[in-house]
Amino acid sequence: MSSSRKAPVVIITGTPGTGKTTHADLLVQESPIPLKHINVGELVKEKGLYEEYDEDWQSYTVDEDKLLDELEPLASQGGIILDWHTCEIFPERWADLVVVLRCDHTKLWDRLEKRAYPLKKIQENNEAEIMEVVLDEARSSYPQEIVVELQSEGTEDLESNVARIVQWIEAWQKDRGQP
Ligand code: DAT
Repeated sequence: MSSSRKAPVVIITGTPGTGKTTHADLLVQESPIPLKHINVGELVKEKGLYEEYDEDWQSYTVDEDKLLDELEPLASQGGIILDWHTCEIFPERWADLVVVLRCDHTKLWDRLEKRAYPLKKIQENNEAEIMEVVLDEARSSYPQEIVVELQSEGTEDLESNVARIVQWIEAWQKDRGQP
C-alpha cells in the first residue's frame, strides 16, 4: 500500500512522443523528494525483459512477468517515476499518481516522424492518441482521483505540468506528516 512508502510512485504515461521522458527529466530536477526516473522501455532493453524483437514494428514484445519482478522492489520502496507508453500492467497498489500526457495528433505526427519510426508505427500511434487509448486504459485501471490528464504541446505546458506534479508531491508529503 502507498501508506507504507516514504516517497510516492508517479506513473507518467501517454502515447509515444507525448513528452513522458521530457516531463520525467524535469520532474527529477524539481521534485522536493528525490525521485528515480525509470524509463521502462530502456529497462526492458537493458535487462533483456522481452520475449522477442519485432523488426517490422521496431518494438519489443515485453516479458511482463520478468518486468514486474524487476520493478516490484522499487515500487514497494517508492520514490520512482515510471515512464512508459502503457500503464495497465502496473498493479493498482503501486500507483500514487498516474499522469496521462496528451498531444494534438498533428504535432505528435511531426514528433514521431523525427524519430524515423516506420510509417505504420507513426499511424498506429497517431490513431491511438486520437482514440484516447492510453487515457481509457489509465481510467479503467486506477481510481479516478489519482488519474490526471495533462496537455503536452509546448514548453509552457511542460513547466506548468511539472509544477502541478510538484504541488501534488508536496501535498502527498503533508498528508503523511512529513516535513
Ligand atoms: P515520450 O517519452 O513520451 O516518447 P519525449 O519526452 O521523448 O516523449 O518527447 C518527444 C519529443 O517531443 C522530444 O523532442 C521533446 C518534445 N516534447 C514533448 N513534449 C514537449 C513539450 N511539452 N514541450 C516541448 N517539447 C516537447
